[in-house]
Amino acid sequence: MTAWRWRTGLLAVSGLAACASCDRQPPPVASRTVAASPAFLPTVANPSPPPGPAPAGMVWIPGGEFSMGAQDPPDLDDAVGMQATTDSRPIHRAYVDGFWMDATEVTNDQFAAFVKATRYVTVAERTPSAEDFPDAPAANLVAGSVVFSPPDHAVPLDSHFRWWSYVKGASWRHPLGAGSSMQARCPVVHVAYEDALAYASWAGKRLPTEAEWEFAARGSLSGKVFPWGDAFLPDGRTMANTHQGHFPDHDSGADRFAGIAPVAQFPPNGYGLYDVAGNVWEWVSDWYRPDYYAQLAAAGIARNPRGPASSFDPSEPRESKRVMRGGSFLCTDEYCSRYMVGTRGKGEVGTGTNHLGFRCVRG
Ligand SMILES: [Ca+2]
Ligand SMILES: [Ca+2]
Repeated sequence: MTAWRWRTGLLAVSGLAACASCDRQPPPVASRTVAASPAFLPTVANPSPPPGPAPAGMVWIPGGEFSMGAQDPPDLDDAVGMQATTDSRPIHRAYVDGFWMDATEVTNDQFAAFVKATRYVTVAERTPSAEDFPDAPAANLVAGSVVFSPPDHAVPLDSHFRWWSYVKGASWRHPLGAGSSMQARCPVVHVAYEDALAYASWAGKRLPTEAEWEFAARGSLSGKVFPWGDAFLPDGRTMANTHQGHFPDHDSGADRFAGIAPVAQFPPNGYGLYDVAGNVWEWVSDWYRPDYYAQLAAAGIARNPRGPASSFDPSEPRESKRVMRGGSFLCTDEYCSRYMVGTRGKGEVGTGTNHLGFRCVRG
């Protein structure tokens, strides 16, 4: 309901902040102090083989024990934006059982099959009613979603209002608003958390926990900055769809894609997963709290952690937020480098954007 209240203009400020996913972080001074957490230890994957043949489009993630969280890259101290955040600390040990995971983000053609079979209507496609929002101006009672709307000139990076807009008619069918078209092999976007759950249920799957997502994204490596290693461009190769040029006004598409990309255009990680860094953010099932890792670290090895009992974001304490992971095509070391594999994002559960999607697991 909070999203609808925002959509009707009643929670304009807090709702928009919630959808930004990637609030600019304060200078890393405090982070450096917190970063004296235990070092990363090796990933110890379960030895058991997959329980059977892989379901279509899924890969086996063996599970096991690993070090979870993120610290600032040691050789990037001066890179603006290239910092982990305090909510990804301390580094702590976690264990997850094995599971199947979608190799790619859920695509528009997959989501279209779900909608065709169920006639499901996403949150972004529903028109808020005057009955539910008697104080809202009638002009604000329109279906839509939040779209990255870059200015045509450089702007201060002090407010994401400068590049996010609520756009009438924006939805998974029309990612940039009425008149725009989705591409079949691009990830579905403008999905609220309940939309992702509905798809997963229909597909006989579920959303991953945050620990499952991170174990999988690390691809058997430990303590690396990115899912593939410590260098952003290993041997000069582009490994993820992120933002180049100048943020937010110019996306040069130097990685071949200005904006969203079809799935699986870059090499997979060690478990065969595509786009766990960048392209679109991915919902996971944990509630968001910035102190959750500290809670886990205090209790020893966390076994199949499922997140805190409730959501709490001190910056927007009235919003209910779930964790999202992996960063998006808008991530850049000029502003926010949440394609770093251990870092975290957060999103108000009723708010989709055009850089937020999901992938599912089974098991
Ligand atoms: Ca790009
Ligand atoms: Ca992704």
